[in-house]
Amino acid sequence: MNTTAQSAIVRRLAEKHGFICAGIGPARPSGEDRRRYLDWCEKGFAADMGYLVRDPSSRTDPKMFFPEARSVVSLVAPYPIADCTEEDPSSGRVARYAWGRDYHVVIEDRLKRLAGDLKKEIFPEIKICFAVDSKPLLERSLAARAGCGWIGKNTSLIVPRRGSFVFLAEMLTDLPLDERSAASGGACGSCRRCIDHCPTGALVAPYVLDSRKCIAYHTIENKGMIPREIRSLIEDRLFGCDACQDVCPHNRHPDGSPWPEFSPSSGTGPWLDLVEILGLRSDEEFKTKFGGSPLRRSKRTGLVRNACVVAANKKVPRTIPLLKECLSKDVSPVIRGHAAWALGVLGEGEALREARLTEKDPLVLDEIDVAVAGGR
Ligand code: B12
Ligand code: SF4
Ligand code: SF4
Repeated sequence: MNTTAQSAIVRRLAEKHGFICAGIGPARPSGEDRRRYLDWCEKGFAADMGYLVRDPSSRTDPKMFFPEARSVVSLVAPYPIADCTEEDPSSGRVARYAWGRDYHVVIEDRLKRLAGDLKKEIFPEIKICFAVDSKPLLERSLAARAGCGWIGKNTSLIVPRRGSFVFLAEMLTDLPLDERSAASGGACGSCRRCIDHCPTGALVAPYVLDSRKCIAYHTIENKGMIPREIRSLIEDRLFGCDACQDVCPHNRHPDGSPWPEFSPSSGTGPWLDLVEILGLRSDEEFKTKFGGSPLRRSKRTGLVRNACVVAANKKVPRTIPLLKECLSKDVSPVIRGHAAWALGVLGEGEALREARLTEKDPLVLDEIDVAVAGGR
């Protein structure tokens, strides 16, 4: 069978398994991507995501972790575009990508079925390796090079006629396939809505995101304290941030058919009750509730910390007793510190002064002192 026939089978099977695009790109490093990526790392834009800066060579060369690779098939899985249901005043907002089930698991399941079919139809001995977010690959660059779309100034991969609310995945294989040499057309032109609407100025230049300022980074990946100057800018965002995609004109398409596994009814949905989150005192409780959701990434400490910030930003009186409990009882200094900040914003000086008498952790003591002094 020739490479054109094999490529057609790959595309047909990808469509059968629900992927809205299957682009085929080279399993070779791109000098331009490497240059951009190294520059990004050198400037400190990866913040504390040590795994991103550890081994730049393997991230820019798919053959480093799968030496047999001859082709990279980039696959696109759609999640909901439609707006969130009506806001509940005492809830925190969840970014769209996390409304449903954990995409790593969902996409990998479908990739396994796709690979099974491919082996049946082409050759049972072909070697295949999957990646969904978890492998050292520059997924957006690979998808753009494979012709799935183009990179917007908000740094997201934009798929023509669908937009950027999509997940990316890859299938690396030793099967020779026909490559798409150029990325599909499309560009931002003079638009800069994402840059102008980013609440924190994290898009420091077109196509460049500084994670140290990004709300998605702080609410998902940051395991420690959120810088004070970022906290109020988080507004109601409990987990992730969609601001730079919500304003993008390329995201105004009808919803299409997002995968049912990513629909709000399959997971936590767009809003989470802050009282419920602030009441999560054990990792077991957290795992039971969020084990199958992308929210597990932040762990209990990260999510309760975020809930403290949102409770203060939205000024929800119902959360005050829980914030006091977080400050006086939680085992995590990160949670106690953010609870202190939140109680300061909500004018609960008495609770802060009381906690000052027993608190030992220097980080929390500092938060209490700043909060008592009225600082933010
Ligand atoms: C680390 C990471 C983050 C970090 C850093 C994000 C960033 N922009 O770098 C944080 C935590 C902030 C983050 C946030 C989000 N993430 Co994230 N993240 C990743 C991860 C694991 C690595 C990204 C990376 O290597 N960054 C380093 C920079 C330098 O690389 P890059 O952004 O890919 O940029 C390359 C290309 O864009 C290209 N390029 C850059 N500029 C230009 C300019 C031109 C003109 C051209 C042609 C090319 C080009 O060169 C760069 C270097 O090679 C990827 C998965 C993966 N392995 O790729 C998911 C991934 C990028 N994230 C994803 C998602 C869904 C999100 C969020 C939407 C989640 C949310 N709602 O909160 C936000 C979006 C924020 C944003 N505007 O980027 C999806 C993006 C899908 C898409 N449509 O693009 C990915 C691909 C995961 C997946 N498998 O689906 N993420
Ligand atoms: S995800 Fe939010 S904070 Fe990060 S760049 Fe986009 S708009 Fe800015
Ligand atoms: S908002 Fe405008 S500048 Fe930003 S990615 Fe979309 S089209 Fe490009």
